[in-house]
Amino acid sequence: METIMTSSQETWLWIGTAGMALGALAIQVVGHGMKESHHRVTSFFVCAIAACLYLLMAQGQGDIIVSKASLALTPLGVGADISAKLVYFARYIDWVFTTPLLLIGLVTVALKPLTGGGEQTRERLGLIGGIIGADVMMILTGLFGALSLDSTHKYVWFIVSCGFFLAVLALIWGPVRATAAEQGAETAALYNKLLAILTVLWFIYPILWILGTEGTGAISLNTEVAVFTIIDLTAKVGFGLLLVTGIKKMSGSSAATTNA
Ligand code: RET
Repeated sequence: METIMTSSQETWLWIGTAGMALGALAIQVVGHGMKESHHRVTSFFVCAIAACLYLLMAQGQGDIIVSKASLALTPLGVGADISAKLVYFARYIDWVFTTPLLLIGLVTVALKPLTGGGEQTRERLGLIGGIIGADVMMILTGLFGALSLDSTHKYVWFIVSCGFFLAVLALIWGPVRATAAEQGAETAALYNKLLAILTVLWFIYPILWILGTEGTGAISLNTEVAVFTIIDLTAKVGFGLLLVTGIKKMSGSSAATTNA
């Protein structure tokens, strides 16, 4: 059992901190003066939040040791059983804020600008609320799984979390994608590209979780921390830059751009 942060983990966590901070800066620079600046704002905060949570982990403040001791009284005496594991809880604080922001970034590519009317607004809030609600539940139940010491409890939470993940995917591949298709070829192409990239990257998270120390422990915590850093940088900085440049290019090429 690994209970202290190794130097390999520490190095990767500092790489994550620096990478996210530079990413936040790059998004501000690349998105400077763009229309639909909300895309720059959400992408910036995704990286800024992650930079802070990586800093927390790099400084050794983002993990806890979960332990449980049970005592059993038997005719032969007292038996003690102690189980414990290290959990990087900071990841879940990061994800619970950044994944909704990433989804808002994706979904607002597809939604057409509001032309007024309360009904339209309510309908849109229903869709966005459903996506964010399922996403937050996915992260929260994933945290419950990570904190579980009992493996049955852990797998129950994993399955529940995967259920919410599938709900998010169903919404962004179903109704939101259909809306994007109605907005013209250019919008649909950008949405479909971002959707495909997001889906592939997001699938890596549950796979890594189940292979890593939260799940089966097939890969070491050192490997897990390294791979999570690389995927996190791609899913936040890489995705944010693609979104901001894609929107910038699109609004530059169309004469009649309205603000969403
Ligand atoms: C967990 C727990 C196990 C089941 C599932 C999970 C999904 C996590 C996802 C995380 C995405 C994070 C991103 C972060 C920022 O870039 C919580 C690992 C389904 C999809 C994109």
